[in-house]
Amino acid sequence: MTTRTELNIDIEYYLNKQKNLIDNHLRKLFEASKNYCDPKELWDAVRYSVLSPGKRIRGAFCLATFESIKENGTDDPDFFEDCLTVACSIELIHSMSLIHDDLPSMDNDDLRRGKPSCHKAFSEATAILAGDAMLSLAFFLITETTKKIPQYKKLKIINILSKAFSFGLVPGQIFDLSLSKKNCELKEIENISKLKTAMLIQASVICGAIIANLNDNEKILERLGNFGLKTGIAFQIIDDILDITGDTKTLGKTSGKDKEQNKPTYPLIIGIENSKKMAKDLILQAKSELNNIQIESQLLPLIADYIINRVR
Ligand code: GRG
Repeated sequence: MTTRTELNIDIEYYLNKQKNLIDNHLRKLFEASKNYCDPKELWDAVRYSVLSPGKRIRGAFCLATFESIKENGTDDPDFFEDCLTVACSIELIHSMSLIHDDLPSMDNDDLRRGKPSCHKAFSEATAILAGDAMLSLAFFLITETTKKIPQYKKLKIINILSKAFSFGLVPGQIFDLSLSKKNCELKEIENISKLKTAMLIQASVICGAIIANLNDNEKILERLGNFGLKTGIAFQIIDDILDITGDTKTLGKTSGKDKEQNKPTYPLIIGIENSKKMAKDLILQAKSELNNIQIESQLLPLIADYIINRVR
């Protein structure tokens, strides 16, 4: 049985624990859906991609927000389990975006999470279709396997996630692919980071809050949304820095890719130190959004701080 995670713990320990919960729950969800999972090649590609060792930071944001807000009626462990299912759906959406991002027509990368990218391990057609299956599986799981979330909240969650995907990730990717170093301004990079990265992190935080019964409190949802958006932009800035300072083995993806592709990023435009400062400032602003909210733990600010210090 899954229970609420203890609070006031070391954040790396907490994140590792949430990662294991998400990984195990994904396996359980696949086991429960195995009668639908045909043909084998397609679902092997789906499992290969989503069960590869990602950090699960978006799922953790959803769970941490839920755990930070104990509103009436959500103490039942079934709510935590439902939140875990939504966290898995978010990780499916994120993982499918990585499959498509690695395709030859996009970023063309052979390595992901320390393993051959999906189109290298399988075929390009299977990778495209695995991504398509994962995107719709995410929404299927929310409607089919959650037990306690009322229907209207499921609709709200699906609305938020599909909005982040259609109006965030996909346009962000289009803008990203069309960037050229010559005529790029910082505000374009900021917009792309917001769309392709921050909107899904923002959606993860808001989904956790909705499951925790905060759906009617627009003011708090807005503050949590701002927290997620600012933290998400900082996450992308650190990602850009790690592309320069990190090594392929630690990152699990090819380092130096942005330079190789002549892609403008925060550190390429304003330098590494200014980029670090910008990320730190964003995290401070993000944490200040939480100041007037009754939350029961330091989980969200601690995850935000972890993002600044991450090495992968
Ligand atoms: C439907 C065509 C289509 C796809 C979606 C490809 C795409 C559109 C969007 C790409 C969005 C993208 C790759 C954003 C980058 C975000 C980012 C920083 C990814 C790395 O996230 P981590 O570090 O990765 O959390 P892990 O592996 O730990 O999960």
